Amino acid sequence: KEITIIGVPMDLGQTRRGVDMGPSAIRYAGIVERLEDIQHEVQDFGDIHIGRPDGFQAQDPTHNLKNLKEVAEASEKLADAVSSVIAKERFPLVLGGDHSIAIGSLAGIAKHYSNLGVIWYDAHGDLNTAETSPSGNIHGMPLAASLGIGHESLTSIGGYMPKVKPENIVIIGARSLDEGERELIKEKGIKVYTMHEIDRVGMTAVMEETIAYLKDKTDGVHLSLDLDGLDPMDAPGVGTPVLGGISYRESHLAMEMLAESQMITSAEFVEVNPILDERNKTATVAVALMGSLFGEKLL
Ligand code: DIR
Ligand code: MN
Ligand code: MN
Ligand code: MN
Repeated sequence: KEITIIGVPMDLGQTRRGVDMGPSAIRYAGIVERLEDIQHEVQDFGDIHIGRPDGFQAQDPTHNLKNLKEVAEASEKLADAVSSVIAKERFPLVLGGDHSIAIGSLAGIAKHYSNLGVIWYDAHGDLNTAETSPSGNIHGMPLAASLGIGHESLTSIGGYMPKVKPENIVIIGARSLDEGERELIKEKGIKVYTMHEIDRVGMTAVMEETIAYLKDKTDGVHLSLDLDGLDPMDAPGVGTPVLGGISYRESHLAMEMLAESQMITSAEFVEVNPILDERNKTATVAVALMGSLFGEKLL
């Protein structure tokens, strides 16, 4: 593949500083070499510029959307960058940064597809709006925004909405959902594999079903992988760890099955926070998973 890496040093979608260093940590863990070693042609676009909040509206408690202006501006820039990569028929690989960046990624990607599928690998649903969010953190809202639900500054990125249809989404690894997110999942009929289903039927069946569910009805599939989908033992460097997550091995299996399916047309790996990490373990895990996603095999 011809892959373009885009770094997004965004930490304004949540309140733990340090996730802005995620793209550097993933580069230091060797992502470019890893992909080149399996015969991909890799170009590094560099990082999207992230504005700094003025310190006033960041504190503004009235709209329950922290750093809305900066997040929206960065999303527009990222959408343009991602779209230009796809226009060159290259594969966009986006490195976060907190998960609010998915708003921009999807805005740039979805305009190139009429039925984009999305695999949301995450402990959380990221289906909140200002009205339902317990935190006001935009990293808990990107999937809702991409469905066209939420504040107009977030839903209208790229000048169109929605980016994705509810029936083209699969959430994998959920184990922490807020009340409003549960309601939205039921209302829209979104396919969710919680940890219960992963434990019960195993990752093989979950991925077989996911691939079958998306295969015929989509013309491209974006993988949005939040490292907190993994268990904190395997991925400790994340801002909102939740016990009882997907293992490193199960995640490799999932990535290998996606590689075999040849359905993934764009991807992002988010929420790597080196300040909270142990010797860059989480970035190293992210790079290993990207290796599998792009076809790495032992034999
Ligand atoms: C929580 C946490 N549901 C929120 N969300 C996270 O703030 O909306 N998403 N951490 O990845
Ligand atoms: Mn090499
Ligand atoms: Mn997330
Ligand atoms: Mn999460």
